[in-house]
Amino acid sequence: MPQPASAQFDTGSLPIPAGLSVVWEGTRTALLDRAVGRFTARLAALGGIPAPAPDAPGGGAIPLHIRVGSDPGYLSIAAREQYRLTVDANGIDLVADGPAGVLHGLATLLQLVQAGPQQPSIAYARIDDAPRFAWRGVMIDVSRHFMTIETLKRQIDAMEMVKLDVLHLHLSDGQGFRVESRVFPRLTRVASHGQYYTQDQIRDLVAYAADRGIRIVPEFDTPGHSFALLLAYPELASQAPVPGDRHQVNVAAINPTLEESYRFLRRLYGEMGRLFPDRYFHAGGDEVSPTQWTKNPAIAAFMTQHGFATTQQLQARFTARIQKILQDQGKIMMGWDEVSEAPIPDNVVVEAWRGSKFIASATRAGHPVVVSAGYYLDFLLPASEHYLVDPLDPRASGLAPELAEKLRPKLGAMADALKLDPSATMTPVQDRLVMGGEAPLWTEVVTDEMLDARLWPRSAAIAERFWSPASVRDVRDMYRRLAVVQDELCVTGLQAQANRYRMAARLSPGDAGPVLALADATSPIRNYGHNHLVFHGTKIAPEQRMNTPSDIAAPDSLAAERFDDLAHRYVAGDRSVRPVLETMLTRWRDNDVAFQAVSAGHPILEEARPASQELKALAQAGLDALAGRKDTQWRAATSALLARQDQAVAASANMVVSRAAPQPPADLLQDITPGVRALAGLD
Ligand code: TNX
Repeated sequence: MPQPASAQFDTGSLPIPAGLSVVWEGTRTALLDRAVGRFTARLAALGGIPAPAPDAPGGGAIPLHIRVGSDPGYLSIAAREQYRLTVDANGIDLVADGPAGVLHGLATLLQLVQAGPQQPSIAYARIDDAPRFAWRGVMIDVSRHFMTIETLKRQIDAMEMVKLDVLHLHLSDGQGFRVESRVFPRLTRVASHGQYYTQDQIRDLVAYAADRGIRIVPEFDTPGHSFALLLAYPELASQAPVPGDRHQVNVAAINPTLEESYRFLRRLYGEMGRLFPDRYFHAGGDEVSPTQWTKNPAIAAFMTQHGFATTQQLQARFTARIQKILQDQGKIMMGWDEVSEAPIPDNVVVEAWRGSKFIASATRAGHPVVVSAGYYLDFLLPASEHYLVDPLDPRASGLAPELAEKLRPKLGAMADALKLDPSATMTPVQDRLVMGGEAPLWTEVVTDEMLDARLWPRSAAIAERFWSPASVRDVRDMYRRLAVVQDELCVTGLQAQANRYRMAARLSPGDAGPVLALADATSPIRNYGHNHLVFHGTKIAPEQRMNTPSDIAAPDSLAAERFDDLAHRYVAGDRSVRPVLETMLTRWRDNDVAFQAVSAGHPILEEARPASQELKALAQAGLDALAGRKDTQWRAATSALLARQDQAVAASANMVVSRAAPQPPADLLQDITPGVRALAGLD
């Protein structure tokens, strides 16, 4: 994962009792040597063999021939990423046109490693591979919750393993400005709570990513989402910022009519642009609240004077000036899709986020596009939902028109932005403007220790969407491979499982098992339902504790997914899976007794008691079904039990209901529901 463009797997595998030793042909570089060093360490971790000392002579090692050309486009969207990999009885051959191809080939090779009972081996294969899109990113918001450098590096390592190549860092927002500025030191002194990256740390991080073929695209959000910046430099604000104002945190905006704003941003973006060498620079542009501007008499007068009827027109003027500033600094400007609501220079890259219809509208206007609509990881949706969204489909994500209309009284003008456009179409010229996609993770309710498990494994499934042919769409097969990739990531350093254990152990020291077992079979409610304050005028919930079972539960229960797969096989006639099904169900059922015990006297866990009981009931229904129970009374009770779970899922099926509908206890959904329904014959 991601599945190669073309792969043939022959039977057999190549034993590698003493690891591999690289034989170079072509341009060997220090960067490639370091890549091989990482590869060797990961191979040792995955194969269960001791890592050889870096200068060991490699006796008995199997040769890995690497033939690589040099690529002036490395670390740009023009990078040569294709590679060819052959594993057979004679050894391993990797051929690539540039360093990116070598990194990708090594990542693929690691996924062919089989630990084996005696010695590790590598599956025979012939792979010819190249990505579908050049821009394959994830976005991490480090403003709402700060993420340490160490944590970011783990994500970069995981990105390398699944061939993602852009890390978009959302570095400033209402809650904090996160990079040391020497030109404007008040930014971190006043507006970071001491949580920011020094310039040295940024340079180190950029180099770390570059080694792994990953570009860091920085975002410094303006004119909206700039409360932190404006606390430090209030003279640039549209409305005087009041420290601690929970409404302003989200909506405060820079005054676009002041020349001083542009002088300030020229110097700030100049300094930041030198720190982040990538050509692309994200300047934000999302969610400008019109009243921030219209309620300022001087700004209102400016609009009248310039004949601007809408704040979108004023924003377009701002965008055009920022684009010019960035262009003078050698940068290509990116912005969220709001920037495209009035005409702006067509070389501004538009990130389509509110709905995929913006892919069509922005490319029609000639803009290159990066798609994030459909890939929002903070919606806490299962991987399958994102996996089936194609970046070239302008009708793939957004609100159904009927729903948007129904919600217009609540959503106001937002209804139009979110509404799907069923008539949106793309020409081949427009398709070619889509550079790829990004999976954003906004972190209002994601802490540093939660990051690994909120980003992964779902980002691996999305990486496949961005890399593999559009025809790769088998969800069951994706989940089968996703579970393996997740373990490979954790074996090689990701802390997703380790941190979930930590969180469970903190809640239940000495006996984390029952909490983890509950979390393993459940998932958090969706579409911002779990973000308790998101709809209350602020986008961070300082009072919300982020150490509850629903913060530990992952959006995908891979155990429930496996159960569902087995249940369907059972129903289709494969009786061999019955003992495994029984074991799984028995464990879930019996977990409740233990959970009731560990939760006693612990309010956070007590809240989850009904969820644990519901899991028990579902598991019992599954066991009953396996035992052949079919009587009317049982069927009625089981139907009601299943219907309750459907209702819980429906209560956070979209952003609007998740705000209004009563949610299930402890914000938990029961992921074994579909499998139980299949066993019960009620689907
Ligand atoms: C909108 S998505 C935002 C973010 C928030 C997110 C969730 C986007 C471009 N802007 O600032 O984190 O909603 O609350």
